[in-house]
Amino acid sequence: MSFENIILEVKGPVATLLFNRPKALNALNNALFDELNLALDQIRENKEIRVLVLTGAGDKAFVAGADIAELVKMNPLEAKSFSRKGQKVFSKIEDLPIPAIAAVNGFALGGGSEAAMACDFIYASDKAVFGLPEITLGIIPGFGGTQRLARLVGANRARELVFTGKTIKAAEALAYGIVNKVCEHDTLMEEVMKTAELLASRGSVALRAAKEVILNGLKTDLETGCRIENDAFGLTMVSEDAKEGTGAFLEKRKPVFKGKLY
Ligand code: CO8
Repeated sequence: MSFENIILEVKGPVATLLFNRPKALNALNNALFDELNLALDQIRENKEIRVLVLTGAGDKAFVAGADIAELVKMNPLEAKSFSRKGQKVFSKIEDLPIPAIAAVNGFALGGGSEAAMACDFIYASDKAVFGLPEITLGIIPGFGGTQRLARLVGANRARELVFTGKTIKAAEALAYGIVNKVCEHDTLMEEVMKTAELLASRGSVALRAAKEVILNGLKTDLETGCRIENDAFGLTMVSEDAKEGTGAFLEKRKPVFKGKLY
């Protein structure tokens, strides 16, 4: 299926999803969320896809936030339901069984930072700008940003960014721990693809378990998290991927993972 507001490209094991409204700096509207929702279902169902990369079309923006022109036309109930829709779609990214990398190629403001933070980690161009400027519009982040940012950088830094609405450049986002790596603008996608290919070469049973364990562990206390890890460890240990990985080590060869549990 082809989309209008996003582009989904699948090359081998890596799917790339582009936010595609460059004239509006890829701002998020209702139609875009509906398409993103469908695309995420397709990605989840396609067992050949092992890594997802999210980026923005054009040279200027990842996503400059929710579409303000659409937002102003909503009544409070419609706006609340739009916020919930965005939260659910971003949670769908977070809950994918495969890793998602945000390749932030420019402005990632409001809903843009919120989309990036729903990914497993973020690589950013040295031209990227992050921030939750909603307060400057008289509103607050509504696509999970208050929650994800506080979990990512701690409550005090999140409070400062959300209360002031100030934007930060890639280097500061790196220092905050929002971004994993800052790349030269022109090499961003190359760097992201290198990491995506590396992840795709790992055993997908273990990768999936690792993602789930970290995500679910963060929702609970340490002891419960360790038990979640323990159960998943037992499961990965019986997998065919584990036999291949450990066997290959002992035979001094490179493992060839098939992503098989049994
Ligand atoms: N929504 C709609 N259109 C936008 C948006 C946006 N968020 N951002 C940029 N555009 C449009 C501009 O209107 C402009 O359109 P046109 O050419 O037709 O005038 C075009 O994109 C290019 O933008 P600029 O001319 O402004 O480009 P600049 O390089 O001068 O500035 C900025 C770039 C700094 C990124 C600037 O565009 C900007 O400040 N954008 C808005 C950033 C922002 O405030 N984002 C937060 C939005 S609110 C949000 O995300 C809330 C999420 C939770 C909602 C919950 C639902 C209820």
